[in-house]
Amino acid sequence: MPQIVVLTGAGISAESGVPTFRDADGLWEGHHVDDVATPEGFDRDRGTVQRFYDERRAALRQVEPNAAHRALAELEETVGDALLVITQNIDDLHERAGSRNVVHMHGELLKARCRACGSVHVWQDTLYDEPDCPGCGVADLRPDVVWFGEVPYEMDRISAALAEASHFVSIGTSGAVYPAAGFVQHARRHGAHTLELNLERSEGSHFFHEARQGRAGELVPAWAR
Ligand code: BV8
Repeated sequence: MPQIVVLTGAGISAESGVPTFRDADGLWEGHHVDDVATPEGFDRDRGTVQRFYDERRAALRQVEPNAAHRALAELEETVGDALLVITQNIDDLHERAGSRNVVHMHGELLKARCRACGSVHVWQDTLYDEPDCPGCGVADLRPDVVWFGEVPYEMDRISAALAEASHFVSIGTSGAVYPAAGFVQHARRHGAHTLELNLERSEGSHFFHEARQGRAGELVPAWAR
């Protein structure tokens, strides 16, 4: 069971050039959350949602992991399974930096899920063109991401890890979205020391034993060393 549980949000990928959700030029600009990140929005206008994720999937190929991702991968090299990274991000930058113990609680941009048969497939290309499911052949693939109102992935594994953690570190998240925003309280209730590393104080900073403000590319390597 991991002793160090790290939660990451859009802020850890910001320095790789991946827009965050709530900063001035965030992803939601020009798109209302309800229109692009809910099942209802998908049912209303499938094409707009598929195009929104197609654009993010294509943009992901242009960016690289940054020093914060690399510091977490190097820490895992040292401590192995004692470290678990739970990410709210749907990019693959933790994996490309070398992390292996990663839980994508909100799914992955580079995977597609079939609404007909439930199968999940690694997916680099467009979904806008309504491709057939490689499993059942039906043309009903959606991004394998968790939208608002949907249940996050691996919640049992996450709850168990939070209950056993001696250290909980939150990196680059605004603490605006649940249940992730509640993880610090869960870990703290079970005795973990809690630390927030974020560009600014977040909505949840007051729940942490310690909160450091600054860029992830500087704070994370300094903490992980
Ligand atoms: C659910 C995937 C039931 C798609 C996303 C109370 C309890 C439980 C649920 C709710 C509740 N109240 C409301 C809800 C429902 C809802 C919710 O939380 N709504 C909010 C708006 C109030 N939650 C849900 O629907 C969730 N499901 O609750 O199911 C359930 C619950 C428990 C158990 C079983 C069942 C599902 C939510 C998932 C939605 N999907 N993403 C996609 O990516 O397109 S959410 C998406 O937004 C991200 O994944 C992420 O989670 C969130 C964005 O947050 P951040 O990552 O923090 O990004 P943000 O831009 O906000 O902040 C960036 C931060 O970085 C900033 O603080 C900034 O200062 C900092 N930063 C910037 N640059 C840097 C930096 N820091 C360091 N260095 C830098 N360089």
